[in-house]
Amino acid sequence: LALERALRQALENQEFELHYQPKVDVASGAVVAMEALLRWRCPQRGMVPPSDFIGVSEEIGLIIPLGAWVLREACRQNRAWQLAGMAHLRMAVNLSAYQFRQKDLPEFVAAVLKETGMDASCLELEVTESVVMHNPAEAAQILDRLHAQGIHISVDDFGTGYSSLSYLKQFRLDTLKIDRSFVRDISSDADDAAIVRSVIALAHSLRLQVIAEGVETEEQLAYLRELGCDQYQGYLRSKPLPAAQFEALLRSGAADT
Ligand code: G
Ligand code: G
Ligand code: MN
Ligand code: NA
Repeated sequence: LALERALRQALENQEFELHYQPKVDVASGAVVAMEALLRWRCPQRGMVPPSDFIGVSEEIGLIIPLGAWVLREACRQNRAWQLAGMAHLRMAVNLSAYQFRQKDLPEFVAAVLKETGMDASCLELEVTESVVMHNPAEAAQILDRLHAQGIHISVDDFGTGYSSLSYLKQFRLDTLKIDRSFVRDISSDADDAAIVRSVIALAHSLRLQVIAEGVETEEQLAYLRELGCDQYQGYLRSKPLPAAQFEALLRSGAADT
């Protein structure tokens, strides 16, 4: 209960912030997008990771206003970077299942894009398999309406959820994000390598892009390059950074080496 009360206060007190992690093109090494990752800077608890408060926020309904804040802030920040003359990159935002079930989600997203002046083609929404599989017919409609605006859709943590491969065909998707549990031992575990190889082949045959999560070593990256993975994300390039540090990373040219 103390946590619930503190969380409700946190939004009012502006204790939330976004960190940003680059998404990198495997072939060129260029930063092509970034993912916004939520953090709670709690005066009592210190920096709290989302795993410790997203679930509770969903239970108490806070995820709707909190998710709205995340989307606005991510779009506002991305537009500010664009207006400051930085490269126009895509900003990825994670969506909770609860947000996805809001009937007016596509209209809400459209309103935020309009309000912040950000182009729909610069927004990416990340949803997990379970989010879309909860009610596939409804999900297909929502994804259609988001996609029709020009928004990029990614499936997060791909391979860990309840996978019915038929949904890959039904849903309007752009990118599969290979969960980092398959990437970790890719160079030593033949099964993991086979899974990653198969997911890449599947994605490409369905004209989807594929990004590997949790890339920490040059060896993992070399394997992914060999397997034809399009993009990667992970500590090898950068951990998620506060806005000022992320901007410095982009400006340093580390963006396109
Ligand atoms: O950033 P890591 O930084 O610890 O994120 C852990 C988990 O929290 C990830 O699965 C990520 O999808 C989720 N997460 C991070 N930011 C957000 C957010 O803004 N909204 C939702 N719903 N989940 C988030
Ligand atoms: O939304 P998603 O489930 O993809 O959240 C990404 C999570 O992965 C965040 O918690 C982020 O901090 C974490 N992460 C990003 N890069 C790496 C990495 O290279 N290694 C590990 N172990 N975690 C990572
Ligand atoms: Mn994500
Ligand atoms: Na993920």
